[in-house]
Amino acid sequence: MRRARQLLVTLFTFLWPLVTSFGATPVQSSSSTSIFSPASTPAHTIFRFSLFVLAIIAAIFGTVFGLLVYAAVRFRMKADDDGREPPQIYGSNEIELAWTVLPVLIVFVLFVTAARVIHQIQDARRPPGAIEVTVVGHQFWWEFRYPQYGFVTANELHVPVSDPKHPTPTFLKLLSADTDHGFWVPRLAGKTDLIPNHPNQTWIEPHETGIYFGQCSQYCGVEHAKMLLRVYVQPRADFDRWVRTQQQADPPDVPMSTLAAEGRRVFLTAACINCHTIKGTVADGRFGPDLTHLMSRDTIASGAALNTPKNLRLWIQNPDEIKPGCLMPAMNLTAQQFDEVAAYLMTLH
Ligand code: HEC
Ligand SMILES: [Cu+2]
Repeated sequence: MRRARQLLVTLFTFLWPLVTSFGATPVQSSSSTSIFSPASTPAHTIFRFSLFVLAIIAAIFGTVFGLLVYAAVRFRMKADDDGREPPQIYGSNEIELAWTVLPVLIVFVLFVTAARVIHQIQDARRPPGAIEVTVVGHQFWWEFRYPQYGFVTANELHVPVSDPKHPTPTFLKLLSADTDHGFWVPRLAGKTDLIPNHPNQTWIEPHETGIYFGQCSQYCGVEHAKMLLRVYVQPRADFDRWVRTQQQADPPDVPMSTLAAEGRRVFLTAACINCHTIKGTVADGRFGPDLTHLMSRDTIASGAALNTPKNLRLWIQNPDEIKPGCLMPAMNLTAQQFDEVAAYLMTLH
């Protein structure tokens, strides 16, 4: 009896955290990347499906484990046993039928429900107000193109919150510039890979404003771990304002300090322009992130550092310090020129 109690206590200790982590309604967990607190239509669909699968698995586990414990306790060797084997039974059509038909039924139900979820997500209709974004995975950052609005940005995806009455989901076309990457923002949708020469699709439809975090989920090279994703879900008016800012080019005659003006000259005559675009200037490189509105972003280098003057200066002087192995080279400029270029970058609102 003591053994059985010990066993129960052990089981309970292991299973209780599992039990408590699955509420019937999504839990608002402290982790902002939990798949158990979905905030977008496809994530909800997947979440409900996973609870269903977990319930079936739990029932199977409970039944099998219960029978096992029952058999072990009920038929254990007793003090007055004579040590001989009990009568053996061979063959039972009922039991064989039961353990064939039941699993087939369970697998069938799982198959049909999974197929329905896949259909719901992959074949979702695009309502008229849908936003379209082309996501291009690069080693080791994200490019976001908004073809409807005609601008390009990086690393921080902005989308409007979707009102169930007038849904404005965002459809993402996933491409890769080099190797495999994975788009994964756990609270918004399931993982979808970005494969070179094989466009993939996914979509999100967030119902709450806020910042949602994600991460590249396909190992893509040394800086894979610092290829973070940030999705800014905004009220429609804020999103529209953001779009208008992003559409503007770098105004050629914006008043700037002599330091920044000199920085602009250095930037436009250095190799920066081969890799970066600043709309309205000769800089039209596509290898690195578009810098036209660099200062509208909270982070640089795909979330590897906050976008502060100090980090910007450090980044352009030696990117490896922040992101070792990233594909931006340390530029050969003087300390004065780094100050100037950093000052110029800070004018790019
Ligand atoms: C050989 C191409 C190349 C050159 C030349 C280059 N960069 Fe970059 N740059 C990149 C790449 C690639 C990234 C993205 C790195 C990452 O996040 O992994 C980047 C990122 C940046 C970022 C961060 C942008 C963001 O939003 O995350 C800034 C700022 C930047 N570069 C400024 C400069 C400046 C200024 C120069 C010239 C002094 C320069 N770069 C020269 C390729 C280049
Ligand atoms: Cu990656």
